[in-house]
Amino acid sequence: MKSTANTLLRQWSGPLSADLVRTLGNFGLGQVPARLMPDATAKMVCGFCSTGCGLTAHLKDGQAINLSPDPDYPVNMGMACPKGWEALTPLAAHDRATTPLLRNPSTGKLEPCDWDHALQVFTLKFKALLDQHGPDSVAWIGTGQITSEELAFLGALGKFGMGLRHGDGNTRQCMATSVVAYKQSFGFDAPPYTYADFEQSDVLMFVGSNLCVAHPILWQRVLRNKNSPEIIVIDPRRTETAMAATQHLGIAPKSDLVLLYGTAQALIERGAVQQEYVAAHTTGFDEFSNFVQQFTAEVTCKCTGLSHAAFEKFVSSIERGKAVSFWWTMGVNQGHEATRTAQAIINLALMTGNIGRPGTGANSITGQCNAMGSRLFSNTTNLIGGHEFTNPEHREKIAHTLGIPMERIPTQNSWAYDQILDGVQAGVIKGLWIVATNTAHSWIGKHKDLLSKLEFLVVQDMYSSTDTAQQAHLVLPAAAWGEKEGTFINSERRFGVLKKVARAPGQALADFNIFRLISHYWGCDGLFREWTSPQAVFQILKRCSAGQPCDITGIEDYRHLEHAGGIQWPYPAGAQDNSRERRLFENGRFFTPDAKARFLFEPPKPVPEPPDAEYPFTLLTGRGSSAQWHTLTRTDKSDVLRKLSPSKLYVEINPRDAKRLKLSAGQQVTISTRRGETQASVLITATVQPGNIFLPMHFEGTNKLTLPVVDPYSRQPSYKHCAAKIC
Ligand SMILES: Nc1nc2c(c(=O)[nH]1)N[C@H]1C(S)=C(S)[C@@H](COP(=O)(O)OP(=O)(O)OC[C@H]3O[C@@H](n4cnc5c(=O)[nH]c(N)nc54)[C@H](O)[C@@H]3O)O[C@H]1N2
Ligand SMILES: Nc1nc2c(c(=O)[nH]1)N[C@H]1C(S)=C(S)[C@@H](COP(=O)(O)OP(=O)(O)OC[C@H]3O[C@@H](n4cnc5c(=O)[nH]c(N)nc54)[C@H](O)[C@@H]3O)O[C@H]1N2
Ligand code: SF4
Ligand SMILES: [Mo]
Repeated sequence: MKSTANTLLRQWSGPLSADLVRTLGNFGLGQVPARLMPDATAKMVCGFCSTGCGLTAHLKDGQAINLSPDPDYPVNMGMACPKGWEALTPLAAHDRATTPLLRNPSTGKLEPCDWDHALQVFTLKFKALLDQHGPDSVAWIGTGQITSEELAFLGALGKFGMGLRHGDGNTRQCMATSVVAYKQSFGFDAPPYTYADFEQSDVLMFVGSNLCVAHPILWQRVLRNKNSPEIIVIDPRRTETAMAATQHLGIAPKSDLVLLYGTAQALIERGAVQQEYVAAHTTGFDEFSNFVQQFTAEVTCKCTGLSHAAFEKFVSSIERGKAVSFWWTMGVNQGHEATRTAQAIINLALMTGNIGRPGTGANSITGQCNAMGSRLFSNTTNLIGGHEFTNPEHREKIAHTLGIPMERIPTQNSWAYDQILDGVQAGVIKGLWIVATNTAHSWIGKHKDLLSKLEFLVVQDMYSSTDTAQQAHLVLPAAAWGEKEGTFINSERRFGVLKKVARAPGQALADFNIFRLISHYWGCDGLFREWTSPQAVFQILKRCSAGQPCDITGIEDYRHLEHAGGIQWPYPAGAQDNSRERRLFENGRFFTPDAKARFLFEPPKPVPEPPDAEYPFTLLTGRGSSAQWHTLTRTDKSDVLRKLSPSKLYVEINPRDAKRLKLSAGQQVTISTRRGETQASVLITATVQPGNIFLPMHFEGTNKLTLPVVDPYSRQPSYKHCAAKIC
């Protein structure tokens, strides 16, 4: 085994010889994804945000030398944001992980080792922990930023192959609320819209969504709307998007639920309910209607801080709209009552019949390039293909489809991200494998020393320099977007294809191939005989999706996807509808047993940590600029992107508060909360209300401060509200 692995890996970064092809074949890696594109150009989707823009890579000797937006791709129509234009630059960074790195216990340093050694240690350490402490003791944390085929492999390997009980993804930080809200209300995690809806509405409502910064190309789609639409932004901050809107509702932070219930009540009072739609396609409206009576205009305006005039204008816009679309992002999903808030948006769409028609919908916009792939195929909280671990029929179907014994499939859901980290804190989880996420930076209210409690931490990343990799016992070097193939699913449910247009540096391997090797070293590759290449796994995903709302059995292969300009799920075998834009629920039938959508609601709860005399400010966090991606591991590698964004942590503060505290622009201050403190420079701006401050999430100090509270249904962290002080 050792010599095979080493021959294979030594040659990996070299040119593709007939020998290597044979070795890969012998090793079971099958069809060689390492083949570089022969064409002069290659079309692929972007690897940053969930918009899923089409890009054209311009190739020389099979390697990409430049990128441009694809004019024919139905998503972006020739547009791209700065990250898309600069997407090749992070691949060439000096801190790429190029060999496995193992921590030397005597020096405490990470030192290069070969793959064979790395994977033997991986297997020995994790197996020893599992033998000694049982299946709870080792877990993984995944991502929404690797391909669907890789996510499926990681989940299947972790649960069915290695016998781990617990694995979750960074999608928990991001989309868990939408998943639960949709599942409970619609019967399946099914965002209903297509991007054409941005252009076809006459009223668009954005709740907790800063589209101009976070999804700039989707904002371009809004700008193509020819109906002179009313654009309403609900955000405590006057963001770039709020400034460009026709109405900005600058509500008190986390007063959304009251606003949305108050809006429902006002629409009921005005007789604006689509009674026929409600009767035919929903359940629970009468109870909902009784419940919202208490949210009078008085109560609503008092709680949200809105004027009566602003509230009335807003309600009238929804009442008069012929095609109203309701969009939401992290201002909703990251909250202490997030699921019910998302459902309060869904309720408005249902009661006004704004769903299933052009320009309508209760529409959660996803974040990472493959958040949707993670939701449907990662085997974390859903069984692969949007199935349920707790449902014996689903387990049987998947066992049969994958050709694995049914006993390999856990009968319970795994712990969520926060529960896994609580397990680490409590010493129950002793081994953790982190793939394509930077937990030490991005997790809420993090404790610097949490990961050091682990007996064995493996980090699989394209860089060895991340905050998380720096704490690892073992670093596995991963190829990045552009260096491998597979598929991503964007916000409007569209599968798009990735291409290999660059060689991974050194011995870095595609995550797919790392999983393949691990299955071999672990001794469970017998379960994965068919999992030889991303293309082969795509065929497996198709089979797992059969009969589900996300059925994609009608998509042939990557070539089909490429020629069609991506394909939205569902696309079952025999699908006749080849339109480039497709939305769900046009027939009014939902995925619940009675085919009706549910009105779900609950009394609003006070925020867990309101500001007080000691910590008088409300701290909000989120995206800072369109040139910065999350923890900056990628975007900070580009000179261009660095020039387009601030280089240090800053705190946005209202001029009134700055004056009262005698703060001047650029001054260094300490922001503290009950969890910790960080330094930031003062940015005086009226975009935040008096009493609120805002920190971008891109710098490591921010999550020293945030409050580790999660929504009770989705367990998504509430990154956007806690009490803070400035000194
Ligand atoms: N440039 C860039 N683009 C990105 C990303 C990135 O890192 N950089 N990340 C991607 C990912 S993974 C995601 S999930 C998306 C996130 O996209 P967005 O959700 O649009 O981004 P955020 O800035 O996190 O949050 C949106 C807004 O929520 C507001 N907010 C805070 N509290 C509340 C509240 O109580 N109520 C309401 N209504 N609003 C509130 C904030 O002021 C903020 O303006 O962006 C994606 N796109
Ligand atoms: N305060 C605050 N915190 C937040 C948020 C907020 O609004 N406020 N938002 C939350 C949200 S919505 C999100 S999505 C998370 C994001 O948080 P993270 O997922 O931690 O952010 P990234 O920087 O995107 O981390 C991705 C990691 O994967 C690596 N990587 C990239 N491509 C590949 C690949 O192909 N293979 C492998 N193996 N590695 C790869 C990158 O180098 C990077 O280290 O942050 C959350 N944290
Ligand atoms: S909007 Fe998103 S998908 Fe499009 S180019 Fe920018 S980062 Fe890439
Ligand atoms: Mo996200």
